[in-house]
Amino acid sequence: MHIAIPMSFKIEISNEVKRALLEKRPVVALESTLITHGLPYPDNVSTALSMEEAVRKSGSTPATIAILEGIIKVGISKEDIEALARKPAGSVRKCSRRDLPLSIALKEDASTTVAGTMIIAHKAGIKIFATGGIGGVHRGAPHDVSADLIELGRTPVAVVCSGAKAILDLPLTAEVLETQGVPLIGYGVNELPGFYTRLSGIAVDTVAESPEDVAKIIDASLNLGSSQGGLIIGVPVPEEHALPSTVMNKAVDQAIGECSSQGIRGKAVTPFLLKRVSELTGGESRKANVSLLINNAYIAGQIAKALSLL
Ligand code: PSU
Ligand code: MN
Repeated sequence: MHIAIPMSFKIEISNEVKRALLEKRPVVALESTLITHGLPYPDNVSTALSMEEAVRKSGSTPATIAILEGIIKVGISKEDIEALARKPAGSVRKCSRRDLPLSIALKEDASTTVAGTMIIAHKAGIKIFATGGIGGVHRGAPHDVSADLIELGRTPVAVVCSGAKAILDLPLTAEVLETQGVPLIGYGVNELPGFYTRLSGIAVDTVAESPEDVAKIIDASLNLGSSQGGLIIGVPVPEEHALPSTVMNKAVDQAIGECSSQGIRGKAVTPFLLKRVSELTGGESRKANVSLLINNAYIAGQIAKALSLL
């Protein structure tokens, strides 16, 4: 069913998600770039489905967001996830803010990044979104600032993640988030998580110890109205899958070196680095990525539930 909402922004919301929204039950948005660009097949399918299951286990409803034949979809089917996941690498547009009109007009199948997913989630009335790591400022390329950071500054959606990806310049990323007015909330930790590692050395603005603690902050942010944008809830990777920072740093440094010597730029940088770091760590970084994605989905579900009870 098509729902027309202001600004002729047409979104097709699945029956399950629509019912949850109408009944004011908690919903968690999930992105699709991690399916098309973040993880290889078949890990991408199993992880996307496990994230949905984790959201359900917490008592919330998952809404995986993507674009299918040019139509924005909120809550796609298992078959749609499988089809997106099987598309050859590089054949699908990774939709950030600037790409959305292109995929819609060209009637493409496309995935949505953190920025793209936030825009759509907000239009659909979803307040919480779970992912792995947000984009940020690239190391050695301070002009390459992910549109995710700018979106966080303008769109009121709480992003549950494990910080920014470790391939990035984390101190500069944190500076841009400060400029953009995005609060950093550590979930049981006083540092922003480092994606593959539990900590990054970057202090958060406050520590939350429970889903209720986080829900109160999100509620206050939403009550401040349109002047406020998004929030970051930093959840560390589960202990058993965290990588030692020495192993991580070595792999990231090598991957970044290869990336620049091969002249890889723009939106291809993040997928290249994620893949290369996984190869260099013998798949350990991918295991950490999958583990944190599922854990973040579960915690986002708990936060959404707590927010719905306020
Ligand atoms: N989280 C993951 N894997 C991913 C991403 C997030 O665990 O692949 C995606 C998100 O969609 C994020 C994007 O928006 O990586 C960042 O891309 P860029 O640096 O080009 O903005
Ligand atoms: Mn970029």
